Amino acid sequence: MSGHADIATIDKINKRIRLCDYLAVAQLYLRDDFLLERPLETTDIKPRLLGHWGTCHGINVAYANLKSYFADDPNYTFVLGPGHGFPALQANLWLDGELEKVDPRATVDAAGIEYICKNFSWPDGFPSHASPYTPGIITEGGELGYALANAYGMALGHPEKTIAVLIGDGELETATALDSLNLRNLLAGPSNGKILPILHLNGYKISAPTIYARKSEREMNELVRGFGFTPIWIDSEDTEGFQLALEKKLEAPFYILASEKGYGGPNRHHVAHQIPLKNPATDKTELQELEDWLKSYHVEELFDKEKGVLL
Ligand SMILES: Cc1ncc(C[n+]2csc(CCOP(=O)(O)OP(=O)(O)O)c2C)c(N)n1
Repeated sequence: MSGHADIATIDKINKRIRLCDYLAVAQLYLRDDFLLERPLETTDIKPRLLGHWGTCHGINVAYANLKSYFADDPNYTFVLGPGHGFPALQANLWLDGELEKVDPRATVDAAGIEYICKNFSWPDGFPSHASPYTPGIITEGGELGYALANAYGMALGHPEKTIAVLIGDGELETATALDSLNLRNLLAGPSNGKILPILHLNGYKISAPTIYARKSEREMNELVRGFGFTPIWIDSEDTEGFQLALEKKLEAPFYILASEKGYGGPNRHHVAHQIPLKNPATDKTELQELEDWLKSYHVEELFDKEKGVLL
């Protein structure tokens, strides 16, 4: 078995995904009881819920798998298209200590978890989208479509670089993103870095299916091949498959990461885009659903108040 896909590595990747999923939900909802040390109360919930859940799990899957695979490559970079999935991005930046480098309050311990959760989408805190404050940001979140073009720009004149870029399937409906696929013809070659596009095919935009979700697998493969890439399908819940797909080392790969929008949450698909449970601060049934959702990640196996991160 490949070193990238041995049981211990896969277990570590899966735990990282679980911790970042937990932290994404906690950032969206909680103003207290961040590690579920007691039953949730209505006063633990932020009064104004603002952010995006639906895309977060897929971002965490891509981030964790790529981070593990390219752990020893200092020239690896990750570009994220759907910047509205900021709770996921921020969870990863916090976990890697990147956030602490620009904000000393974001320590990789229980105080740091409290800090990022309390201040996510909060007055004078972190915005709900990736912003100029986010470490490594290129374009401020808000307008979809530029991720692939940015990645090709970063690779220009840097053959040593490998740049993975996660593109939303809604994002790929923009003229900018779709036409950026043509950049392969101009910029693939020995004098520029390697681009690994990953289409996050979670099937939905805000509340409607994406065009790409309406295409058959064959149509998708033909589309991708038409732009000169080789399609490689990955199931978001198959970590071993993700690692093996990265190992194929094709000349012009185009990964299609098939996931369920909102996976792991109380509802999925179109209703999962932003805040799946709207009123847990006032509705006791929703509060219980939120607690069950948070508990499903078993954060106690992933983080300890004294020992810190347990990955
Ligand atoms: C150019 C542009 N058009 C519309 C929007 C509004 N918008 C925000 S998120 C979103 C859905 C994005 O879908 P997708 O790229 O598939 O991301 P995901 O489903 O993973 O959240 C849209 C249309 C935007 N941010 N930018």
